[in-house]
Order: sequence, then structure tokens, then C-alpha cells
Amino acid sequence: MTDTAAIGNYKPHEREDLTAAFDPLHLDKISELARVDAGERDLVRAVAYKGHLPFDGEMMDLLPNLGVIANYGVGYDAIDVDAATERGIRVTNTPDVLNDDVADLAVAMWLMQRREMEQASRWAREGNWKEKGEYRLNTKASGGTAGILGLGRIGREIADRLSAFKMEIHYHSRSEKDTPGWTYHADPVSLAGAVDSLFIALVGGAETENYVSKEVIEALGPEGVLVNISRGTTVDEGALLDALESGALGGAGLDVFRGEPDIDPRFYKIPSVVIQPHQGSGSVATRGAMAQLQRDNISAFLTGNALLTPVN
Ligand code: 8YV
Repeated sequence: MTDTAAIGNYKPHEREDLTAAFDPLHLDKISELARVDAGERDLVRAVAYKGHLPFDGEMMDLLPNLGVIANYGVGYDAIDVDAATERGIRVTNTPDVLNDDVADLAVAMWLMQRREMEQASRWAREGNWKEKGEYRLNTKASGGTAGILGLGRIGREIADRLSAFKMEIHYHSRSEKDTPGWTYHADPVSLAGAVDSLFIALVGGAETENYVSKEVIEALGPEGVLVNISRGTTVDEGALLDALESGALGGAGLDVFRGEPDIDPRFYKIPSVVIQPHQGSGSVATRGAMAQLQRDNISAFLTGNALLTPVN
């Protein structure tokens, strides 16, 4: 019997660390909660949550003594925070520790797409270099104009990296920031029209659903590239696929998709798209830091101390 539940697709070593810290009840999916004995559910005060399946008020009501949901991840769009707040449940996330990895992956996908690195690598492995000579010419990456959609912590890390690539930085955010030399745009279409590379670093959830609309994609245009490391829900994916297939958009680097991992198979057939399996934060070091921060938030709650990274 335990006061903690670990819910989600944890890796074996993460499970072991959670077991050593809290000896929690382990569930792979939130839907399994309903099958847990009510007496056992009544004891749960803390949930270590991982994954993107919705954790809504109905699920929270299955845990009448729940006090904290500690999310493994900076994005907590899977958790209904309003429902949690109404029930007096605290929510925490894992900000900052993943900024470097996610920004690195954004820039890497951008370079891969512009320089056709995936195709060029395959082409060399298939023996074409020796047989046919030089690989075909492709698109220069450095020295252009970059747009950052959502200038939060990760957006800034991307912009800082792109500055080192001699890019002119433009951005759109909820408010104008104190960023000398960077150009603010009051709306996303204006931003997309001013740049050749657009990086999406928005929060997920209802407020940003389809924020990258058909108009934004069209404004980016046939020479443009769209990079998304936030959430698939931020993009009108049907419009994105249509634009990529017709050449109305030059290319994309995508780490996130609607319905992932069961993504739209149309993506697999488009050579101008770099696909990554939502691995932005996926280095050993960063995932270790995220898991540690999640456990530290739970420990703080259970010992009556201030939460380290509260959301509500
Ligand atoms: C996931 C993420 O948490 O932090 C986020 O918001 O999307 C990722 O780091 C990770 O894939 C585990 O689900």
C-alpha cells in the first residue's frame, strides 16, 4: 500500500528509480486507474505522470485524496489544470532542464532539411558517391531570416543558436519582449511572411490549436521551411500536408505530430520532410534531469515543502 502512483510509459530504469524513492503503484496507462481497488486509490496523494493521454477531472475523481500531479515534461497540455485547481490538486512540470536538447534538435532538423543530409547520407551509403560523383546542390542554411513562434524559454534557446548561424531573428509572442535587434510581429502571418525559416516553440493545448494555419503556411511559401518541436496540435496538419505535397511549402522538420506515434502516413512519402519520433528531450542526461525534477517535486509535496516547479 502506497501514497504514490506512477502512471505512464516509463523506461525500466525510470521505474526502478521511482520504486526506490516511493514504492509507487505502477500503471502503464491512466485508463487502468478505474480497475484499481478503491481502497488502494484512496491512499494515493501523489501521481508521477508521464505521457500524452488526457488526465481529466473524471480521472482525478478516482483519486479522492490526490494532492499533486507531477508531470514528466515541460508541456502539461495532457493534464486538465483547471480541473486540478478546482479540486485543490497541485500540478508541477519539468521546465528548463530540457531547453538545450529541444533547441539542439530544432536546429539540427533545420540543417538536415536545408542541406538534405538524410538523403545525402542514404545516397552515399548506397554507393552513389563513388559511382556518380558529387551529391546534388541544395539550400544554404546560415545567413537567412528566422522566425520564432512563441518566445518562451525554448524559443529563446533556438533564437540564440540561430544568431550564431548569422540569422536575422524575427518573432511572434503573446507580448513584445526586450530583445534588442530582434523584430517583433503582432501576428503569425506577418511573421511567416517575413522569414524563410519558421520555428514553432508554442505551448500546446486549446489556446494554440491550429495556430499555424493555412495562411501562415502559405505566407512561409515555397522556399520556406517549418520546424516544429512543440506539439502537433499547434499546426493545421491537413494544410501542412497539402502544402508540402504541392510544393507550396518548401519543407519541414517535425518532431511532433497529431495522433503520434500513429502519424499520418502521408508524411512518410514526402522527401522534403525530416521526421523525428518526438525525441526532443530524449538524451540520457536530460531525461535523467527531468525524472529527478519530477521525483523532487513529489518529495517536496509529501514532506510539506514548497514545490520546485509549480504550474498552478
Ligand atoms: C515529453 C515533451 O515529456 O517536455 C515535453 O513537453 O514533450 C517531452 O519532453 C517526453 O517525450 C516524455 O513523454
